[in-house]
Amino acid sequence: MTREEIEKMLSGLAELRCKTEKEVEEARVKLLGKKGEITRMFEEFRTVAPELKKEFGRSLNELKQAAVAKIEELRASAQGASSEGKSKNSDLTMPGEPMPLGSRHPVSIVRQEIVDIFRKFGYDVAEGPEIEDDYHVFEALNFPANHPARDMQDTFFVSAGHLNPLLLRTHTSSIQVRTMETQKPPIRVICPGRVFRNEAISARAHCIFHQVEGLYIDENVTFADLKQAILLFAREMFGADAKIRMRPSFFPFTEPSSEVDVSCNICHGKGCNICKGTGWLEIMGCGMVDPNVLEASGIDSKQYSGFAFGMGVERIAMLKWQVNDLRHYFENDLRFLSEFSTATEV
Ligand code: 2U9
Repeated sequence: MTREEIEKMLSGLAELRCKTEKEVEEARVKLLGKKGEITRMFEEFRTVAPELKKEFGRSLNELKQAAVAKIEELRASAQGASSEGKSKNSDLTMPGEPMPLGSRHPVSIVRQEIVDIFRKFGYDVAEGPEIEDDYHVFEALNFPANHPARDMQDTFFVSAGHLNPLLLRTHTSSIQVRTMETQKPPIRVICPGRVFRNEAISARAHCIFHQVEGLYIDENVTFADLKQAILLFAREMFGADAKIRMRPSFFPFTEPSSEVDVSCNICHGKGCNICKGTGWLEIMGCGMVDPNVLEASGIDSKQYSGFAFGMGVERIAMLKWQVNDLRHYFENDLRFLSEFSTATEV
């Protein structure tokens, strides 16, 4: 064994090429196998003169390490080439792997349905911040100073003890207030959004839910216009034969105010356990915008009048699909969520 022989082997390694795993294995045996060239050189090491042993020992070890690394590198690239070859040969006419489609959340489906109905009637969509101030949620909406909704028991405050504290909006009416501040009548706006109330969670209540509210302001808007808008909405949402009835109510921001019921779409007015035998289901509240509310946002209540309404999206979804526990909408159980067939729309 000579120095030249070791160097020749090293440069030979750099030139070594293999196409297949079989060729790599043959190269490994030729170099490192029992009768391989490098193995033979290690055997010859015994005959090297003692003064040269150190130098030859280091060179031989470097040669062996370089050969092992080269074989590994060749094996990896031969394996990659063979799997590429397989995919090149695969049948491109085979049908693709099925990919399960997700589904829209039922609350999102219903919110969109409500918004689309009012957009068809000519309403614009407006949104606003979830963290609001006392002025836009209560003050501008004619809530008296001692109203219970302004209490810590009913509202989540972000910063209390302030003149105009920050809080999580308890209704989306603050969006309409902001719209009135920046737009002149005629105003036709529909406001979907998430609201927050400090309530114990039960089958009928949750501390987070979704509302859609609407506002219509122009000259000569009357209660008859309100009634017609809601009747047309009910027919679109619950079917062409839907009827509505109105019961007097009270809200600080509307006068007169009313609760709205729709004829039960399960028993068609005969009485069932969904409508508790009454033939009617409560769907929303509404009323004529209180003149104080118009004036607070700079709209002349002598020239303009308007109506407003508000509904809980989860409540409408419960009625539409006869879900008797609101909590299902918040638990994200896929067995529940995948029940909603309109869900394949993207
Ligand atoms: C402005 C003026 C008036 C919005 C209205 C209701 C009646 C109502 C409830 C339904 C169920 C809330 O989700 S719920 O708990 N809403 O009954 N909301 S009138 O009135 C407005 C809003 C904004 C400037």
